[in-house]
Amino acid sequence: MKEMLSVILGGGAGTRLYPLTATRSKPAVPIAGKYRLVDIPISNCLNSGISRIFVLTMYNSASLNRHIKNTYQFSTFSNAFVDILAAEQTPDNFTWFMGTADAVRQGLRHIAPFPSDYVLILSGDQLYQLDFVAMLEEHKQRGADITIATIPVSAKEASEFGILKTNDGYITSFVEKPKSGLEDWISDTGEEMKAKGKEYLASMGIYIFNRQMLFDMLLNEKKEATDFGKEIIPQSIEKYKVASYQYEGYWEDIGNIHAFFEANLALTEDLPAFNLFDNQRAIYTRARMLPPAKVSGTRLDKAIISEGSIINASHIERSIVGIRSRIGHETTLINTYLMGNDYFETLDDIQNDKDNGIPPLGVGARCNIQNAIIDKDCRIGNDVKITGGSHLQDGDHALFTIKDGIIVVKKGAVLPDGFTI
Ligand code: ADQ
Ligand code: ADP
Repeated sequence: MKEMLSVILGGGAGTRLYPLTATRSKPAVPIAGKYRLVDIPISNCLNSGISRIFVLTMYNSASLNRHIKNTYQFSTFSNAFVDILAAEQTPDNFTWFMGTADAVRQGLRHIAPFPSDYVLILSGDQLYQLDFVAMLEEHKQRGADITIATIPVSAKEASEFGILKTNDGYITSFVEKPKSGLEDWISDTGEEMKAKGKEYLASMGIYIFNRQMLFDMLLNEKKEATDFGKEIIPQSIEKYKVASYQYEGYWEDIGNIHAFFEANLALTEDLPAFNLFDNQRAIYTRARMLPPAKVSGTRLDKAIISEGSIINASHIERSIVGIRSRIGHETTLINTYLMGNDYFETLDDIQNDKDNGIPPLGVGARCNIQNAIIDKDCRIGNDVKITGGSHLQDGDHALFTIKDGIIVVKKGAVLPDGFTI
């Protein structure tokens, strides 16, 4: 699709996903055992024929660069690309991205040389499959200046989103994350959604802008505005034609640890709402040429096991085991996302580890891990017990962080034999 290019908002400081974002930028956070967050919006774009993609990020981390460079390679005969635009100091700008609109504004001079009629702006931390071709068609048919993808949500969720009201498909009012007076914002979302208690229309943070208007707005008309949700969108409604594109499929904002954890584990269901097994709408990621996983003596129950893993655990339930994982005998994993490792250790490496008294990469024997995220390249010894749950207090520790009862073991952490959380 030559008429639209896309800009993926790769994240601010990423504090809500800390400690997963302690050493990497948010788009590089691993999901579903073998992908990265940024693979979701990029795959949605590629599946919709949009192949000129910018990823805006505050940090230009090595793992994000490596992932994009090694994954999204296109033919020399196409004009496709995925480019990372990291916040940069320039003679006229010394600051980091102040917000979503400011991030796009700062990216404009890199985007400007690439012609298009429309610009698609996407969040980098959402799990969904959406056809942007259909969205663009509706945008054109309505003669809109801006189209926002919207989804019905419940009253409980409404305060976390931009909430809007429509008339004949055009947005007539918009409030960002309303804290009170919710009853004024009820919409007719249709019988089916109403029956599910979803009576509010929320912005999905997915916008199609007419290109010229976006440039004019960010560079002239609203050159002080820093955020789409707080400023640009609510202030555009009176002056411009802002349309709603209502979506009713699966869509999850996974910008915090709790949502990220639940969305990952939900993939282990028999029929997950987010479909990774789809011929038409594949999720792309780096092809790593890893060997198939090897499993021995393990009872697997709702488990996702990624390539390159060697597993001798006794029981894995409602868990995701990431690439190149190694799990020892008699270990149990329940409600856990083990992200895996960046490399294999050789038998000599493992012997060296033992001689030096450090656990090898992976999870040792007789461990019991529940309600946890184990980031990449951790060394978890034997007889380690990690039990997340609501009995735990939130807090940040040297080797792990607890958020909403979920224990997140930090990347590369070494937990000695018998360690207990
Ligand atoms: P939020 O998701 O709360 O609400 P925001 O924190 O601005 O909005 O993030 C939107 C996207 O931009 C995320 O992917 C985030 O990582 C990224 N981002 C944030 N700050 C950034 C920065 N400085 N530089 C680069 N990227 C940045 C928005 C809308 C709501 C809507 C929800 C739907 O404002 O109206 O309901 O998305 O999730
Ligand atoms: P992924 O394979 O998950 O996409 P990255 O791109 O972040 O991971 O980097 C993993 C790559 O880094 C591996 O393929 C491996 O080649 C290399 N690597 C990282 N650390 C080491 C290490 N200590 N020894 C050998 N290779 C390593």
